[in-house]
Amino acid sequence: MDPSYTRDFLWYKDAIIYETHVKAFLDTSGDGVGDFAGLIEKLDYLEDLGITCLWLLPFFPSPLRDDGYDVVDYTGVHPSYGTLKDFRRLVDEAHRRDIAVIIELVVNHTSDQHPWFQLARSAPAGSPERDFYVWSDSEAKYKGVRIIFTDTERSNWTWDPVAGAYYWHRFFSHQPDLNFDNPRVLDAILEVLRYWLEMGIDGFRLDAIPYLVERDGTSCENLPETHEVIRRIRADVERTYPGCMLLAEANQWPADVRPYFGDGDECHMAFHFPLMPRIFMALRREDVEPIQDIMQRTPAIPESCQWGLFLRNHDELTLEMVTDMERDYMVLAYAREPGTVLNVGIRRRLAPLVDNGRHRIELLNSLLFSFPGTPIIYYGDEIGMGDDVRRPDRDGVRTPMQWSSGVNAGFSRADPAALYSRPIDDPVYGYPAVNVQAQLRDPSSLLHWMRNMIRLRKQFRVFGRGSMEFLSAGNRKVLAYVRRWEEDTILCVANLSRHPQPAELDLSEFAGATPVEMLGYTPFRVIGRDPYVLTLGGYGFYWFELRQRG
Ligand code: TEU
Repeated sequence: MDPSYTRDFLWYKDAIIYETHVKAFLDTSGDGVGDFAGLIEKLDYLEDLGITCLWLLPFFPSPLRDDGYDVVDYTGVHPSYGTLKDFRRLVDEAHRRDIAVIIELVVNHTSDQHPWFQLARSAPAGSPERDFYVWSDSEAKYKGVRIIFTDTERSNWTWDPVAGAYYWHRFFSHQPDLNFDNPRVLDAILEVLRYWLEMGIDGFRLDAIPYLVERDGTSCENLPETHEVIRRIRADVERTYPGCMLLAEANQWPADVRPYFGDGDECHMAFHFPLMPRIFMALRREDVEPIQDIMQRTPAIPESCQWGLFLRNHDELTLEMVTDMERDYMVLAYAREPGTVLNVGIRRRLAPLVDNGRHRIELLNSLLFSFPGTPIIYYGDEIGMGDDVRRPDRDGVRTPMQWSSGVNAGFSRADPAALYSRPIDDPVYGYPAVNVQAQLRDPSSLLHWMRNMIRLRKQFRVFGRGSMEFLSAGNRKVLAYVRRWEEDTILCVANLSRHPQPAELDLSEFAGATPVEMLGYTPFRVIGRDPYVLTLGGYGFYWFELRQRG
């Protein structure tokens, strides 16, 4: 770990996070699978994009039946990606570029191939080894708990012939849930945390933490005992690594996500799962209501905490936390093509979700970069990569990064048949048309636009730290909101409609100030007491810095 590398403890509030899987980024060994050396080679690309934090999806030894979320060794690295030495070099090279590194803590479950499970299933019933997992003699326990992977699982229990008992799993049946009622489990997990923190990493995404503890007669989600486990983890980390950031993956309703921040003594960050689908809903309905409603239902969070904002990620666009009617609407609006729905979600990347509409992609990213929280970019979305819904599970949104129009999209020199996944090669999103090399050369490319927006965002800490208040635009199709922090006041206006729209804003509170449009630094008319009238093009947006005279 590079001792000269330091961060202020609230670094994650000003971060721009980039999510990728090692396997998908760049293959330097020629085996068809991305590796740590490839990531190191592309750190300059990420630094130039303006990324300040790299979130690595699971890279631990695994049978890869859930893309690495089925862990068999929490303190190793899958040999396909390189060695622990390579990982350390990646962390040091990232830190040299002032890029933090956060990794996964798949804390809810292991692979059924993990030595802990192999020991548990043959250990005597009731022994501490057996009780590393959750067992029952029947499937009657925890009746009625919802199944998450509805496409593949019919029960949260699976019979194990070796143990002669059922084991509990909230995800795939090959992912037995750990038993956090057994104190040895948390002790083992804390060892894992310390191991990686010693390696110099800057934080963890705590995978699937609403499901840690089970109690009869409950939903087995968000239980008080689960929050006690998280407080223990935070306290342990805080003692020795105070700069470490914990990011909660709690795919829950706002009121149920809020407790994962605790009183500033649980997680530092949490994904804003409820907001994400409502952004897409508002766009299709051309109505601000879904966004304003969920934001008004979003409780305040402790000063030291932060929302993680995202448009898409490595999973399906989850519709678990929307109403049945909202879900039906989203499927109708965004998942017409057969094979697009997976479990309770939509397995599409960002660009295909909005028919590759450049204005819509920019509009959605303008919200991602200006809403209260830290933006998280899914790899490839910065160049408008596509997907392939015909592939199994979520593989269609996890294809190789498209670096060039060359062989294997410049991702690997391996035989194309050896690649972990075939690059997208359709006429619209295929790597001959959509790739980093071409977009770096094209000043009008999405990549350059993303890079410029990230730079602009990073100049104003108000975006990551400021307050948020909505204004009425006198038009349901136009979203208007003000961000304030210290001496900065930013007015954002976004047209959710495909057609030009007028907006009339009551800005009398800012009378005398000059709105300066932030992309072109163009001063607009000075604000008076009268309604401030604006016209926005289809899917157009403005960010204004409100500058007082003097
Ligand atoms: O997903 C856990 C989770 O909470 C799911 O409900 C997830 O939100 C849903 O599938 C749609 O996003 C995590 C990982 O993100 C996922 O890739 C893993 O398959 C899962 O855990 C099991 O490890």
